Amino acid sequence: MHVLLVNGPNLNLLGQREPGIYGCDTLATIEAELTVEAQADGIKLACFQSNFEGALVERIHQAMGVSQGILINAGAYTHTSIAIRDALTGVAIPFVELHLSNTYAREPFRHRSYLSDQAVGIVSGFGSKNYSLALQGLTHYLRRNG
Ligand code: CA2
Repeated sequence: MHVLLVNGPNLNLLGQREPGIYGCDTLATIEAELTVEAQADGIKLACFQSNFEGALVERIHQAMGVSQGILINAGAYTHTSIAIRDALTGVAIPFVELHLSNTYAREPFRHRSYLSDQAVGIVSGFGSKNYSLALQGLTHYLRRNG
């Protein structure tokens, strides 16, 4: 089974700024630990981060015919990007939306997501642990429905 992890804008700064909101783990650490966890479960994980909306759209397109599932923290694009929504629905690959923070406990503009109604599940509010929880949820879904 092949899974793609997509991280959106500013998540490359994880562990370097705002630890009170986003925690102390760097994105490199999160990706490395999730890769090990995935491998132990027989899953090949590909990781991608970009600060550019079009690059995220293109990476999602490249997953067609390769990845059976997608984990995505689209960052602020969650709340603005119809293009990323359309890419995810266009490739028709089941995806889990994840966030480090509980977006519903934050500013009102973070309460709207263009992705949630298309996701097979959402994980929000448990910091970097959410990457592992999202992978578990996605693989559980794919093994039952894939
Ligand atoms: O909670 C999340 O995971 C978010 O997707 C993070 C986004 C935010 O716009 C969403 O509303 C919720 C922001 C990512 C910014 O990441 C930083 C990490 C360290 C320092 C500064 C920004």
